[in-house]
Amino acid sequence: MDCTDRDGMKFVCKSRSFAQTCTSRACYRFIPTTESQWLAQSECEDLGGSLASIRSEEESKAVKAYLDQFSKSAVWTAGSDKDTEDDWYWQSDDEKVKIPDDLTDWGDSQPNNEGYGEDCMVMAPPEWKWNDVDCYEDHAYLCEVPNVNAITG
Ligand SMILES: [Ca+2]
Ligand SMILES: [Ca+2]
Repeated sequence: MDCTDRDGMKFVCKSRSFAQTCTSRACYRFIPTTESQWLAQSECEDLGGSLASIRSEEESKAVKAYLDQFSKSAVWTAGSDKDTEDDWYWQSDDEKVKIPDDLTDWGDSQPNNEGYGEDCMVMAPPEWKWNDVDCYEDHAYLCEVPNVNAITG
């Protein structure tokens, strides 16, 4: 495995079978298969995690640097306002965490709930800003798993 230390706070590891980037909370892994948000969420759960959430500036920076390397198109995150319009949460089977206003990173004029409604969040190139899209669109996705190697305490 080839791990490169970057900025002292994140690293990118490459091996034959996977690449991921880790922060103190979670490790993120890009999956190029395109599916609906619902299917992407269940695939991430099969990997022992969930769709990605961004809980801090550190995580935002790490994920963007990682996506620059591995993805050329929009990726699903766990972001959703499907329960209440304009009320955005990181949502998985286990967890529903409100996204604080000071951590949002929406693209210009997003979220706009276009067409018949858009209740699921992607991060879109070139700057990986957030956009709400139809949950049944097919996109590649970003999973997160807990960082079990993080030094705690
Ligand atoms: Ca919506
Ligand atoms: Ca939108």
